[in-house]
Amino acid sequence: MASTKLVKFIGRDVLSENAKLAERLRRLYDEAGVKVYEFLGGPGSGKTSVIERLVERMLRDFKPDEIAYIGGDIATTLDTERIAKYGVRHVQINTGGTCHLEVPHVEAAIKALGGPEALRSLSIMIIENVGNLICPFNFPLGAHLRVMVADVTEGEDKFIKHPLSTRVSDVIVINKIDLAKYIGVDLDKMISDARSLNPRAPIILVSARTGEGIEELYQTLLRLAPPARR
Ligand SMILES: Nc1nc2c(ncn2[C@@H]2O[C@H](COP(=O)(O)OP(=O)(O)O)[C@@H](O)[C@H]2O)c(=O)[nH]1
Ligand SMILES: [Mg+2]
Repeated sequence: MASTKLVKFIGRDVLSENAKLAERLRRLYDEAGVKVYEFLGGPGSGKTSVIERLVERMLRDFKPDEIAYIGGDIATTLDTERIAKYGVRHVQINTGGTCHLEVPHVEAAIKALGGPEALRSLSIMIIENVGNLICPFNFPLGAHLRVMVADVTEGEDKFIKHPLSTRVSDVIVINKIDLAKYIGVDLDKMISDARSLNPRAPIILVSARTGEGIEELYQTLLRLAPPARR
């Protein structure tokens, strides 16, 4: 009994401690004048693919060294290698098994990018969290926008099965809409579930494969959290 209570207490403490640290990170971003977009979602939902298309689009408006990418993963540098080819600043964080990023991971990544001073030359910093539809949503990283990426192959009940994750997101992306017709998913149901759980977040249908919806997503990010142009 006692140990069960103790575990619960530690869990709450870690969360509130992280939330406080996240506020500090937000102040750091704001002092540096960089806007931070965090992408969260299950493994394989297309986070990296959506970010690739977005970075391509951002490079029409921003210089490569005004954009940074932090890739969070349990192992490998594969995602960061995909983003690195666009010439933007990048760093991979391997958590070594933890299913989400925490503030110290991001602080270490910022250090690797050149420290808080280096943030001042950035307009946009993108964080890709570890592929997981639960834990990362409980650990804010101070981002201006938290973008949830779900995809049509995950099952049309994805949002109602993950109500907390859906509620805390600022933008909801439904990716892989090019596949919707093959698997017969009820897109209207996905949209209305997401809408009823989170009436404030824009819901954007996207295909990272065809590029559909990427412009709308990009304009939504710019509208909700406009980056300074250097
Ligand atoms: N058909 C299709 N495949 C996609 C789309 N987006 C991503 N994928 C594929 O889904 C797989 C996982 O994508 P990835 O971006 O690595 O997902 P992540 O784990 O969320 O970062 C890869 O094989 C991608 O090519 C899409 O819009 N349509
Ligand atoms: Mg990825």
